[in-house]
Amino acid sequence: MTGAQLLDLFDAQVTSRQLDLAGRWLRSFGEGYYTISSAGHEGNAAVAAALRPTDPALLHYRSGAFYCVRAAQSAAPAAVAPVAAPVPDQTADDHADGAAAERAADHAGGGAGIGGEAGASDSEHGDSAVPAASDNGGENGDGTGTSGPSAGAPDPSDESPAHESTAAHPGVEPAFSTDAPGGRVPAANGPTGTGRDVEMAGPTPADGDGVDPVAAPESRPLPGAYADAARDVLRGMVASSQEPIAGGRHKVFGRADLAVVPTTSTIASHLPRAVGMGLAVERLRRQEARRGPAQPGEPPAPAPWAADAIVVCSFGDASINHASATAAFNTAGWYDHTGLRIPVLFVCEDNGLGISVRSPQGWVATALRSKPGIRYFAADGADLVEAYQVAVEAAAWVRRHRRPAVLHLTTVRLMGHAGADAESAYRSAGEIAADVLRDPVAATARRLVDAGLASGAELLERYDEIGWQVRRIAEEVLDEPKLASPAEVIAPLAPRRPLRVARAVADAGAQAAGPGAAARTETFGGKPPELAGPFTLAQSINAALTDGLLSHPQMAVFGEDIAAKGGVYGVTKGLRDRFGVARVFDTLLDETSILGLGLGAGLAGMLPVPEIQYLAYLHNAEDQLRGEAASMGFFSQGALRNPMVVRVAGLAYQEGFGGHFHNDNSVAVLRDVPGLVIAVPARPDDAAAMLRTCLASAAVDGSVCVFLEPIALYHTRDLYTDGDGEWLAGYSEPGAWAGGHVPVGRARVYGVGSAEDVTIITFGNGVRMSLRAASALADEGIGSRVVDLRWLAPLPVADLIREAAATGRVLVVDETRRSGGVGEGVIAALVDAGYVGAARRVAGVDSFVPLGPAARHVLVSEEAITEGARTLLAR
Ligand SMILES: Cc1ncc(C[n+]2csc(CCOP(=O)(O)OP(=O)(O)O)c2C)c(N)n1
Repeated sequence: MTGAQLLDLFDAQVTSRQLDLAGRWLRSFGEGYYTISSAGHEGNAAVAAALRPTDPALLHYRSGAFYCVRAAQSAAPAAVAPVAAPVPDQTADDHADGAAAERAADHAGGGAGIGGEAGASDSEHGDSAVPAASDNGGENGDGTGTSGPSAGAPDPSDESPAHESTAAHPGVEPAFSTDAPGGRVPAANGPTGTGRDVEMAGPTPADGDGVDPVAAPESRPLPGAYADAARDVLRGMVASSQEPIAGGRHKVFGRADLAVVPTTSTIASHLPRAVGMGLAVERLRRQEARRGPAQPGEPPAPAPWAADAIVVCSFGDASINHASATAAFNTAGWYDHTGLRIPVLFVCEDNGLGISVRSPQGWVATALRSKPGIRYFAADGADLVEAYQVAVEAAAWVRRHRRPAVLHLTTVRLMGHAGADAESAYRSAGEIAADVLRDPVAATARRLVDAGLASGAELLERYDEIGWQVRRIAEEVLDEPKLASPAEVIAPLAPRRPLRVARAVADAGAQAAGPGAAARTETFGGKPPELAGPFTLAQSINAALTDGLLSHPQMAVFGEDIAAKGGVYGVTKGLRDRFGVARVFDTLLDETSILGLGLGAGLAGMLPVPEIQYLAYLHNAEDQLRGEAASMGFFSQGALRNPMVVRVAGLAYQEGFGGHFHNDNSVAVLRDVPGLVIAVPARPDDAAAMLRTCLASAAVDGSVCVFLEPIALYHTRDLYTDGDGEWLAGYSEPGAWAGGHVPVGRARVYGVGSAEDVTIITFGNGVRMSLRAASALADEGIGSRVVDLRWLAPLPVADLIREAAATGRVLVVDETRRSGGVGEGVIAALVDAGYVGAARRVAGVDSFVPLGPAARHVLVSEEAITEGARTLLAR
């Protein structure tokens, strides 16, 4: 590290510290809304400096210094030089054909995933020349693993990255020039093609070794990028609508142009996404390597990141205990074990505390060292030079090998957990004072003084000067506008462009009917589905998924048991054979990670279609949908999106089989997720059309859709009598897709008898039951209109109000629970719209669904529907 670089990183650290102080100052007179600080964690400046500005980053909330450095790197792209190119990928060519890819995946235990097409039989993975932390437990498993700067001890297969990239890029300029004061930014990528300026520092005793003493320039104005970064952060603190990523909706570190993806305040919830991003980055890299650059007329690869990017995600030490974190570590290790590449650098910033709860002595290192498949690096985060050196090694290792690693950065926490935290209540004065002695900003200052780069007085002056600049910017942003109306707040939540969605469906139909017709017929084995019906719900979804995979080249279908087995109900049968393991693959058994893969893949430009095997199993992972997927537009003002169609098999009526877990009828937890689309198809023909709509909406608007499939109707064929085949439907030929398009939020209405006496509003299994009940009522002379909502969110409010008004008597048939069930929303929508007629509900009992015949006691029955209608008419 050069002296000039150290001076720059010092500036970043000081800017971050001054931002913390400004946050408290703003709070002191009620103009600041956030006081969690980065103080004590400023060593993360070194991590940013060790990465490329294009490496996507998902940051801990103590990342002020990282953010400043990233902003500075981005502002000076010329300073960026490639480092440690990935190990040449033999396998991409080896397994270019689908059959070989599948063999590779099978070899990996069926565990192929995004990128699974090429990685499983990866020769390098098992190559003894590349010692992997997980290979023999030597480093990770036996407690004797490396730590400190030697953690990334020279890997026998690692040529010096510095030599390699310098040779590969002989024309690369030094990252910055010391004779250009003011224009300097920290060198990106550390020991990379930066020639003389950046050297790997050896051990760094306190005498300044490890720093290449370059005379400090006389005047060092705060780089504009640091001031810009400070402005971003301050805007977040004052909830300014001009804040660059969330626009005042939250205080986050994020900016699309800096490749910093905003994270929520739910600790560790970003880690599953980071793993998904790593898999997606690698998949797209392999895809590109295989097909070469896009040809004229060909759509460009959608990847927003460089092919050799690595993903970095940071978090605190207490967070490593969280289920989301352990899921992410496990998934990264699991995929690594199968031979798939996940270039993710986990960075644990270990200050020894949660809020007040201490991490037990040695626990963090023990836990992080023992993660299978994840290489362990450790550094003192209070020592910028050491942290930089180890971060460079760790990042280069991940980049070269495309494998996960964790960087354990020991830090301290200064100024408490947040502004209001009186840490003296749970920490001794001695403990707090000991942390102050390890202040990383002071440590960097000491290094600068020891190296003769500055005097203490100069650095104090610098500290104050930056403080004044930050304070001045704080004053400037104070009066910036805040979000001023509900409409403004929700504007980026879930954009809906129904006309474009309809056009996308029509275009897909035109393509499938025209230029894509031959390939489509071949994919369907010579007989397109419109000639093969009529279909059940399951068959129809299967055909629509096939058409979706044909229409959307970036679409991937994945989940537990969906590939080799074809799903527990056969809904995805044959898809892997038709499209290969790169696009249709089995995942490990972890719903959090399945959704995390979707989150990362969506962000990478793919169209993920994950499956949750049963609705009951969505619940332990739902934060990934609620907190992560659905909030991305909100926290990024639409700059980033994670389109997704989550297929979920659910609802009840399995004739008592499987009890609650196969009959879960609770969707309340989904209904209030802002912006989420919830589709519940009841009929085979609606299912295909609605799936097309969801895919188009995800592709066009970035929508997050839950496609809830009623298991009990998957294989249902008849409606009124055995063998009538009335619950089967033909599959639309592509030319008819546009005409049969089902927009989001539009219901279907059936008239039964005169259709004048009662309006039955229902969905899912309730549709079939209500039609049967309506038929019985018609025999009694009672005419019904049965409204299938089709969409639980957004509810088809206009349709249901119109149909309710048509009879003035509404019976809501709700197979979910009476409390928190869909019926509450329907009745509320009617009341809100001024409906003044009669209304009743039949709904599931507030209970879990029991095993066997007892299930009938808690579920809605046809008898209850007819009774409900009669009671309504008797009033
Ligand atoms: C899932 C979740 N549970 C609880 C919290 C409340 N909370 C916020 S920060 C924090 C402590 C986190 O400690 P650590 O991961 O060590 O990070 P540090 O703040 O020490 O940097 C807690 C419990 C949260 N944000 N998310």
